[in-house]
This record gives sequence, C-alpha cells and structure tokens, in this order.
Amino acid sequence: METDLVLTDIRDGYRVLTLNRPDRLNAFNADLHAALIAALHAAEADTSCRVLILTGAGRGFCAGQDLADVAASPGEAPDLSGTLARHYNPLVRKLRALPMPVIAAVNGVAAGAGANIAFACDIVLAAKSAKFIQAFAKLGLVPDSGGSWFLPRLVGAARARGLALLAEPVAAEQAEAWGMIWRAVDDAALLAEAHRLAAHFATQPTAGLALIKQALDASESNSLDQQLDLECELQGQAGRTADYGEAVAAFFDKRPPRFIGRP
Ligand code: T3D
Repeated sequence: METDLVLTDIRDGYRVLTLNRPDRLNAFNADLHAALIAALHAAEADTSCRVLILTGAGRGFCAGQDLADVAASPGEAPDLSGTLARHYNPLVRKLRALPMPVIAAVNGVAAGAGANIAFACDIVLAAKSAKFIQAFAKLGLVPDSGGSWFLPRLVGAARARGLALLAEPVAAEQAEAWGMIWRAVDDAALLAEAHRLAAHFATQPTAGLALIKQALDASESNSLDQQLDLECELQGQAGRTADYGEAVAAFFDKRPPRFIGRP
C-alpha cells in the first residue's frame, strides 16, 4: 500500500492538499480516493481552515482514473458505475459542498476525471504549460466526475461537444480564453499565486462565501423565481452572521474589517 497519497500542508487559515502519486501523474486508485476524501473531511472539521488549495505532485495535476486499478472479477466486465458511485461522485459532491473556497492549482496535465475534478473546484488556476483533456472518448467512455455538466456550462454547447467527442488537449491559456478556468499563470508563479489567493480568502467572510457557492450551484437548475426565493433565504442567513455586522461597522469606522468567517 502506498503511503502519503495526499500531502497536507497546514498554513495560517488554509490547507494545501497535494495529490501524491507523481509516477502515475497522480491518477486515482482506490487508496488515493480514500486519502483525498479523508483529507477533505479533516479540513472541514478544522474550524481554522477557511480555504483549500488542491494541487498535484510532480509534473502532472491528475491523469484521472488509474487504468491499472479498474476493479473487475476475472471474465467479467468492470463495474465502472460502481467506481463512480463509490468514489468520484462523492468526491465531486464534497468539493462543491465544502463551506469554503477550493482553489485548484493545476500544475500540469489534467486528464479525464482529473480535469473534471479541477472544474469542480471554485477557482481554477493553471500553469501555462498545463493542459486539460477530456480523455474519455478515446477509451469509449463518457465524461464523468461532473464533466458532462461542467463543460457545457463553462464553455457552451459547441465547444463542450467538440472537447468531449474529440478528446483534444486544451492548453491553459486557451482554457482561460474560453472561460473554462479562472486564470493561466506562468509556471513558476502558479503556487505563489495560489497561496496569495488562499491567504486573501483566509481573511474573508467564509460563511458568506459558502452561501455564494450554494447560490451559484442552485442557479444552474432554478428558475428566476426560485432563485429569487433562494437569494432571500441565503441573504437572511448571511445577514445574521457576525461578519456582516463587522463589515458594516468597519465601513463606517473607515477601517479594514476583521472577519471571523463563521456562520
Ligand atoms: O473506474 C473507471 O475507470 C471509470 C472512471 C473513469 C474516469 C477517468 O478518468 S477515465 C480517463 C483516464 N485517464 C486517461 O485516459 C489518461 C491516460 N493518460 C494519458 O493519456 C497520458 O498519460 C497523459 C496525456 C495524461 C500524459 O501524457 P504524457 O506523455 O505526459 O505522460 P505518459 O508518459 O503517458 O505518463 C507518465 C506515466 O504515467 C506513464 O507510466 P510509465 O510509462 O512512466 O511507467 C503512464 O503509463 C502513467 N499514467 C498516465 N496516466 C495514467 C497512467 N497510469 C495509469 N493510469 C493513468 N490514467
């Protein structure tokens, strides 16, 4: 059994989680899934953790499913639905539901589920040398880990179809130009930029940011009427946080706010 499959670096107000199977370009096997979900739960349980950075060790971010670790009994077809239900779907749901911003620092190739797990994060930064590949079509598979949901929303129907059906790599700067990611940055600046953003978020009204995540996700399927109702409800919650009171007080005191980040 491999050890330290996810490295956790605890910083002031945030954590950096590093996928750590560099010789496999951080492809997911069952042990890496278990380590990552445990690291996410640990981060959520730590009340001082207000942001996460997710990145990869070595030259890749994540090459998706480890193709050597596909469970199948001899003579039987592999149960890929089972892998998704056990591992990828809970991971994507967890990333979306975490009550804090998650920054993907895509340091190299992000293929298959590796690309879509990056898209499940709230802010995607990528090194200019990184590329995103919807590798599934080359294997006769379907974009998973939310790919068939994220792609059309990020890049529109025509590009989503092209990317999913052709499985061609998209370079980081093209991904930024198409609105797939937040920003492509020089390779040498990637981690510094991720830390700068994380340090910023670590001082922000975390509970309010979590409500923003919730509102934006719900908007994908809500009507305007439903979304207006949801905004009413979430704004009520936001208005009851100490951070809202602090922000207003700081505005009138003409000083920077000191947010505690809690609901
Ligand atoms: O359960 C299920 O299966 C359903 C879920 C599916 C989710 C998915 O993610 S399906 C998509 C799976 N991923 C892929 O198809 C990507 C496969 N990898 C590649 O196409 C290429 O490796 C890359 C384009 C990502 C990078 O190419 P390159 O030339 O930079 O690196 P490389 O030489 O191909 O890879 C380096 C090593 O990593 C190599 O091992 P070696 O030869 O040095 O011993 C390669 O075999 C290994 N590696 C890369 N990707 C995977 C992998 N090993 C296992 N699984 C991988 N996905």
